[in-house]
Amino acid sequence: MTDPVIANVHAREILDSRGRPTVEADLTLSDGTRVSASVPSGASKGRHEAVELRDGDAARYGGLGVRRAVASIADRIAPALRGRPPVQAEIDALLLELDGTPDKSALGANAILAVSLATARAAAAVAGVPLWRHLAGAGAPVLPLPMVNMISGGLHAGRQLDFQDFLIIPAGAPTYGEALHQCVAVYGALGELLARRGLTTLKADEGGYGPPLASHAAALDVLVEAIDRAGLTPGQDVVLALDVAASHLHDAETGTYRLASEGRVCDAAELTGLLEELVDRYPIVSIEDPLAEDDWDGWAHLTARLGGRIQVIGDDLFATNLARVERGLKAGAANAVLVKMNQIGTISETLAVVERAREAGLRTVISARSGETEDPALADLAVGAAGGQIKIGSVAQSERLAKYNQLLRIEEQLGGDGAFAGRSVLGHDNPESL
Ligand code: 2PG
Ligand code: MG
Repeated sequence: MTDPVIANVHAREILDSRGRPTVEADLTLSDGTRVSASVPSGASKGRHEAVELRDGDAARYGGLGVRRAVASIADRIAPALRGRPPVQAEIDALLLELDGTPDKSALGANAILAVSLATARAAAAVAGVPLWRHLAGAGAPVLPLPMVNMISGGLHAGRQLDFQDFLIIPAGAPTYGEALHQCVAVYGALGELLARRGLTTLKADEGGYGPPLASHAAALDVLVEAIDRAGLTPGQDVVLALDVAASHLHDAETGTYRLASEGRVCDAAELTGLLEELVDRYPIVSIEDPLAEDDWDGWAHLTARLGGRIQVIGDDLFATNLARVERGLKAGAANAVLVKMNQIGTISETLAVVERAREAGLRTVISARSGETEDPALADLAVGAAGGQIKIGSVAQSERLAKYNQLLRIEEQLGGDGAFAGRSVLGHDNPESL
């Protein structure tokens, strides 16, 4: 029997978790196998991300329609892929060639990723294995330690607080299932605490709470209290993480950061000092985007100062772009990479970033976007690429739970708890050192 080839790719416009259009692609193979994939979309986007093609026609979805991206697939991609085997490296190379731009702005990274991810699913189906197993290749799959959003600020919650994400990491949990259980317990305790204080428990974009708290310290205080009320020990069972998303607080003209919740404007060194004070006071083990996306010197300085104590993650800084990761390695900026498939646009390039980070000793956090679909592929990617950590948002809303639940299924398929990353991915084997 000959190996199946791509018979057709069909795309459509669907809606993401914010009710904004995004792309879904159906890929059919010559043996009748049919798979689908859809792509997420961020709100706090970095300047160096691959380009999402949007229609710009204000009469439909305020200009956010993706009919042009759907047309890229129908008119350009589908004809070029027909008759080819679903081999990831070859299909991704062809997609890059068809697009021909450095930022994927011709066909749209949203169109390209939908097809690239559908290709991964098709290849897994041909091999008769789950997606995570296919993505693992010859490597060993690892269930990731989750980093879970509890309180949101920034662009995800009407800028109630300047920092975008206040997260917990269930670092002491022995299994993924128990880690998830602990996050749900803390999330519930936090909701009760906020309600008792008369604060809103309405949810932000990623399902975290978006209460009007007086300061960043107040958010960290209530989080520590919630961990305690859930019967867990802050700093031991559960530790804290921040995503400052500082590019969105940065004023390029003056080079300063505007912290409305702190009532101050500061430069990179002052913001670094402020973050260091928070690390001294709270069990924070990880900070993402502490500074703006092009402040390489500030990042190098901050990493030299805090990198021995905490994980310093580049999100907007790296934009899942290999060239930017290389630059970061030279500059000594960050010690971890946030990995978002749609920042770069193909599965091959995403896996290459994870591989390079691992080889260079940088940790990786496989991350969702604030606008997500029901597609659970992120969970498979995190396990298959052995990323070590995953960031999906809060333990609420089906677009997030689709991924958390997929990890439960994969945990079952893997059997036992041997493959769970646990606290060791944070560089802390000893609970006393957390
Ligand atoms: C981030 C993500 C997810 P967005 O900044 O890390 O929290 O947000 O998808 O809006 O870029
Ligand atoms: Mg971020």
